[in-house]
Formats: sequence, structure tokens, C-alpha cells
Amino acid sequence: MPGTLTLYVLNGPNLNLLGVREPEVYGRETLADVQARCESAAGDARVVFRQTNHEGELIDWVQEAREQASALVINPAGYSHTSVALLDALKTLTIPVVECHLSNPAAREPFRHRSFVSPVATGVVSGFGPFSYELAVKAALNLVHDKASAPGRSHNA
Ligand code: DHK
Repeated sequence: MPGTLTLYVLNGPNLNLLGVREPEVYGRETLADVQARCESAAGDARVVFRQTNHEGELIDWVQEAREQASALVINPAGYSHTSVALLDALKTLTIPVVECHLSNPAAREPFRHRSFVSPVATGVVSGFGPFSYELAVKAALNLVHDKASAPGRSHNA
């Protein structure tokens, strides 16, 4: 549909195992359940929802989002805490970027306290389980509308 916004929702390693992986931390919903939540939260916007276990593929998709998307929601999972390359890719974006986590990494092991992504994200949503994604989608779309009405504002400077 002409004029339809496109929102990318990208997921990093091991999130394909949602529902069976450490359910006490990540819950029992599957990634398909999370996708359905995102699509519902996005309303009329088109959602491109993907998961990969490979850092390079995640970076390829971030670069694709740079060309194709109005906003990006990203749960980089373990790469949040390790990937300078992902940070560099995200720095090339001018669209709103919302970092999203199911758990609250700040309340977990010390190695999860540092995120390479947070400094270049417009905002971060974490700790609400699958509902984090709904909040992140709503926030991302809000930022797009905000940006449309405030030309020249940079969300990721
Ligand atoms: C998911 C992961 O796989 C972890 O590596 C992060 C994040 C937290 C989440 O809560 O969604 O530390």
C-alpha cells in the first residue's frame, strides 16, 4: 500500500529458541508469538521480522534497514554485549533505533551490563518479557511520527 511505513524488527542469536531456552529468564512464548505481538502492535505498518544466529547477517539486515525501513527495533541478544561491528553498522542509520530485551540485562550478570548498542539507540526497552517488543514497536512508530512532524531532528546523533 503506498505510504505504508515499514518497521524492521531484528533478533540476534539464540532467540530462535525462545520458549524452550531458560524459560525462567525468557518466558515460555515462542519467537512466532513475539512476531504476532509485534504485528498486532504495529497496526497498519508493515513489519519485517527476522532472526539470525550470525553477526554478519544481522549487520547485513541493519544495512538493509538503513535503506528500507522507517524505524528499527533490535534485540541483538548476546551481540549487545560484544559487537563493535554491530555498533558501527547502527551508527550509519538516521532512522529511530529502539533496543529491546526480554530480560533486564542491568539486573543480571555484570558482563550483560555493558551494551555496545545502547549509546547509539534512540531508546531502550527491557525487562518486560515479550511485552518489551510491543512497547518497542509502539515507541519506534511514535518516533517516526514525531520525526515526520519535527523535520531536521536527529534521533541517533
Ligand atoms: C537476550 C539474550 O540472548 C542475552 O544475551 C541478553 C537478551 C539479553 C534479552 O533479554 O532479550 O543478555
